[in-house]
Amino acid sequence: MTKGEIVAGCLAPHPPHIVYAENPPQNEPVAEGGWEQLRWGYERLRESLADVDYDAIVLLSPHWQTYVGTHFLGLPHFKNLSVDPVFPNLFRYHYEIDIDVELSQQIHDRAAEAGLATKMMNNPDFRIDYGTITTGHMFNPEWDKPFVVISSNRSRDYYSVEVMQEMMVELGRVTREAIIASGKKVVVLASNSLSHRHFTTESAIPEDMSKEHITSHAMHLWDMRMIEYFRTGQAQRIIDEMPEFTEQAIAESDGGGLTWLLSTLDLPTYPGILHGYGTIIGTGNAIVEWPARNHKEA
Ligand code: 2X7
Ligand code: FE2
Repeated sequence: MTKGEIVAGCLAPHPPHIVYAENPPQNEPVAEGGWEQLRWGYERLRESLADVDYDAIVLLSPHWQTYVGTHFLGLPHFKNLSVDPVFPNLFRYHYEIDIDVELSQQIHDRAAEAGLATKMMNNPDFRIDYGTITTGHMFNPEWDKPFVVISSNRSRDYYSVEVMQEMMVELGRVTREAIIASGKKVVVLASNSLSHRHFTTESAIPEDMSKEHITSHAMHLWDMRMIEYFRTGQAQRIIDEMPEFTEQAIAESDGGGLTWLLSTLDLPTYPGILHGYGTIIGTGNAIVEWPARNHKEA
């Protein structure tokens, strides 16, 4: 059988505001635009992958929070309404999503063999979290590719960033192995913001961009430091500094997605492409692509 391949790995954040601002027919609330820098960033990411052939998207979302092990969506199709519990005024999205159950099971099985606690999610009424749906929509608004969706095992909450990283490096390694063994071409997505300090109040018009900025200079400095590492191929340094970053920037890397992503890519030493950066209700968000297809020797 031909070997599978990760054609690209991406940091693909999910604040629901960007779907709200796009006004797709699936989302009930209506906006007057907003957060264009990030939406244009997603446009550039989609354009970059427009001519790249791939079979499936593997995504880890920090908003599917499972405290006992890592879970995987395990049915071929899910259809329901996804609502952001904090921003129901912005995100009430009617989704339909196809799952590559075969690949999902293969990653699950390898993770279980490696000693990680795992579970397939087989409840047909399960409501998929808004992180998965927002990243899924912004990455592929046509929803014409099957997904593997992986939960965030909150090991940072019970233990520490260090324990979380050990587990996510392992999950990333087995994810990569399962993809290669599957013979499929895959894009992997970590759905998370960088610095994650929110404003505590919302402006009268949520899309009023005159009110949007990073919450503090310290958060800005952390975001720029991480982006510098992304753009200069310093994945090992990101892993090394993850405990300080996650704690000081209250970063959404606490869900494990960023560590998992870098591990699936075998800690890339080649540059990631920054497609966009912007703040959303004070949080820092970067859209970054590691074009693994162009660095097979790595
Ligand atoms: O989930 C989010 C997020 N990560 C950042 C900003 C605003 C809302 O939701
Ligand atoms: Fe989030």
